[in-house]
Amino acid sequence: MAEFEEVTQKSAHHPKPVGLVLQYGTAGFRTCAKKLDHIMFRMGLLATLRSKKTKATIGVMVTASHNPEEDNGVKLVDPMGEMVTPAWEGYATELANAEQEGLLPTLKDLIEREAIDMAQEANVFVGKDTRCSSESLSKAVMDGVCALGGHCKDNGLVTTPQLHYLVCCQNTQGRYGEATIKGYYQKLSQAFIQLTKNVPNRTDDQKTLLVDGANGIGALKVSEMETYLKKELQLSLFNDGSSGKLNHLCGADFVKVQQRAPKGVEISAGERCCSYDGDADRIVYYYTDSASRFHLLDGDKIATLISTYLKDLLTQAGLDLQIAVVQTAYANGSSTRYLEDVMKVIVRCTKTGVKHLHHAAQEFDIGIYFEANGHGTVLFSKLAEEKIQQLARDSNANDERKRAAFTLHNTINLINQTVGDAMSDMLLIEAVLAIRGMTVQQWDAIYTDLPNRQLKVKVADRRVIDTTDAERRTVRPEGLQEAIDLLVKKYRRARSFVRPSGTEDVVRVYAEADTQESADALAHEVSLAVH
Ligand code: NG1
Ligand code: ZN
Repeated sequence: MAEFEEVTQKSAHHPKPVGLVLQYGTAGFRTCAKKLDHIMFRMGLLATLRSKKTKATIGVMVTASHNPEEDNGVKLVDPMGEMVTPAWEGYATELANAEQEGLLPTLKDLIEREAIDMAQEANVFVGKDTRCSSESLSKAVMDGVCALGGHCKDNGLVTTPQLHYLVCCQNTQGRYGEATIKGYYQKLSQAFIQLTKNVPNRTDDQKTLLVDGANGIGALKVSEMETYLKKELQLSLFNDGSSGKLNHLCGADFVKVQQRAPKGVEISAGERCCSYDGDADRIVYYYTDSASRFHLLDGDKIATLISTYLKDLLTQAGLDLQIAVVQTAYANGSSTRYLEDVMKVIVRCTKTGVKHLHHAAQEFDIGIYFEANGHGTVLFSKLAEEKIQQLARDSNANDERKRAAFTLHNTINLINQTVGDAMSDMLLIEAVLAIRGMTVQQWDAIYTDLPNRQLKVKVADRRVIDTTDAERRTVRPEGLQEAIDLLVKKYRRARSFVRPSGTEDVVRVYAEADTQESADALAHEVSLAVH
């Protein structure tokens, strides 16, 4: 067949380095950009097949998120804006690792196994971040799509969540929004303006926010969005990419892991600041107090703020909808205790990785999920959205209930339900703070984080560690869990766990306890037990 000849011909321009083995992990493929050309071409092929199979538009995003500038990566986006299924992650790995002469047989085998109708048309949306390597790597993706006769739309520079949004809009015939970046800005900014326009006494302080763009795509896109916000939110943008290096000493990952302010941001005491990561799907907030102490408001604090807000609105609306918060083992113990004991919401814990949280959140009427590192969003079930719409239209409902329903409706429009989104999360947090008349300090005071420490340990083979119970306990190697249990017992309010990283060749150690000294000591002792 002609298309297979094209594949053979074109793949010769994107040769695979012999022996190189890479795996489609929780964050897709991610490594040094120089090793990725063949991967990109092949992901173009795979996306085309996925599109034929699902009879829908598929997304391909070229980014390595918070990794250094020299790295790059690629992720596939399924029709409703979700991550691809585990079976297709497996195909991605198979296709990526086939040696040059094995590419065609692997491709044909996949087509047979999935019974793909090659006559079906295919549509692929491609997006890229601001890395130097992204331009040529995204061209390699498009080469792959063309080789199999698929139609390709080059969306150019977009954030990861923008690409997810575009794919979802395209496949739902505009019901989720208009499938353009302008449509994205309009949807979010209109919802934000609706939510904040009647808030009494909103001060200039509340309308101003410092944003660290991590010298990446988020900086570019947030300044595009600002004009749509009509001065209802005024952003002071730092690390906008004009001079600094991507993710270097800045961005959400740096701030969360280092627990300190990024380079290049001029913060005065009490000012509200936030940091995006390199593809703008993560956000953390922070401020410094009058004693110059740094205060971080991470994904757990964000989840708590949003769930308090939504729970109160549901009460005002008199709607009986089940609300749950999904976390991972990295969630601070204080946040879990607060959510369960004080707020009395359901809390679920899943394995690390967005897809696990996303799936768990889908089981509830309203599922709020956030990783401690600031990746997260809120999912509303169809039923929940319908009940909210109905109430907003119900002429017999009293004013308070209707107002709450309208607020919920606008809140839904403000949220990017396809994936965690720094810009959408930022607007939601800003709207909630405005509506509740809260300062960042008041938000921070909802509960106090337990001091904690994260360490990385290099081992010969991290795969010898096997975990259970949402990665909170180890089952292998023998004796390790018992050793951790004994160490944890030495400290007050302590908890610790270890797990092999899915994105780096390390074992991650997490510990929390009543004091920073204890958390540090426990993390250190547990890391010795791992060796
Ligand atoms: P690993 O390397 O598996 O710990 C990290 C983050 C995840 C998620 C993924 C994907 C931590 C502890 N882990 O996973 O939350 O963001 O990368 O990028 O932050
Ligand atoms: Zn990211």
